[in-house]
Amino acid sequence: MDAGKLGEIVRTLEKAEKMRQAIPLLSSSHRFDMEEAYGIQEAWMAYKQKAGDRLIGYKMGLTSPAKMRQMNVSEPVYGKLLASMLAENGERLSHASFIHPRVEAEVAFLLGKDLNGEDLTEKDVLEATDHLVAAIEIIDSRYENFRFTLADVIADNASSSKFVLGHRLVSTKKEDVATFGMALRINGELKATGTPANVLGHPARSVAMLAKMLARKGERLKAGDIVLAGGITEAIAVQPGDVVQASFAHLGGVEVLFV
Ligand code: 0L1
Ligand code: MG
Repeated sequence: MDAGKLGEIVRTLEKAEKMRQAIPLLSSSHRFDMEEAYGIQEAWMAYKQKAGDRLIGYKMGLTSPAKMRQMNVSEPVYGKLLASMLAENGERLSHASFIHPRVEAEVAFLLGKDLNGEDLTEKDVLEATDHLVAAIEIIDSRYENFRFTLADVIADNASSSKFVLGHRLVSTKKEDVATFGMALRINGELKATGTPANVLGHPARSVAMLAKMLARKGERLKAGDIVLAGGITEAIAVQPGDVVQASFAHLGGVEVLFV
């Protein structure tokens, strides 16, 4: 893809986010494959970093079998996490600063060592992880009606918008994180339950898969990176006034408010 076209697409995505105005699919006016879609994502995130933001980790998306079947893909997608996306536990976020936000409960991995390779195991991932933390991801597709093709959503940084981490840092040594029960409540009402096993059987498998996808491009996860392993349940749309709480066995709670 030539630099002029890439620049035009980056400006389109940036404007959609800044103006909180959903756009038609990029693929309706540009032709690009999945590899080029990651090139668009990279260029958009590089633009933000040049403007002062900082890469602090990655997120995995489309990690549930149901979502993968729906999109007819055999592999999840990833996006990049920037410092500006991290909100405080309990923070009040303006609903009007999003287009059509949805929330997902996730487990975050805080890496203590680099992870590099195409054949990493869950054990390798857990050994490289300092702590596990409860997280809520707020996704906000820049596309109209939250609908997209796989290439479109990759270009859109996998719908990333904000994320929140809990305060409890849990060692990976004690229990199997895949079995930690999670309850997601909005305004005190139970909306979804599940375990991190919903993420590819084990969330550490998702992180290993991310390392593999990055390794194919000559990139690696680094010590200090935060990795959101993937939504444990379906993403749920939120409204102004909503209080969103995810409570995990062992990991504790994490909360965000929309005003
Ligand atoms: O974090 C996610 O699972 C979202 C990935 C992109 C697909 C979507 O926006 O639902
Ligand atoms: Mg997610």
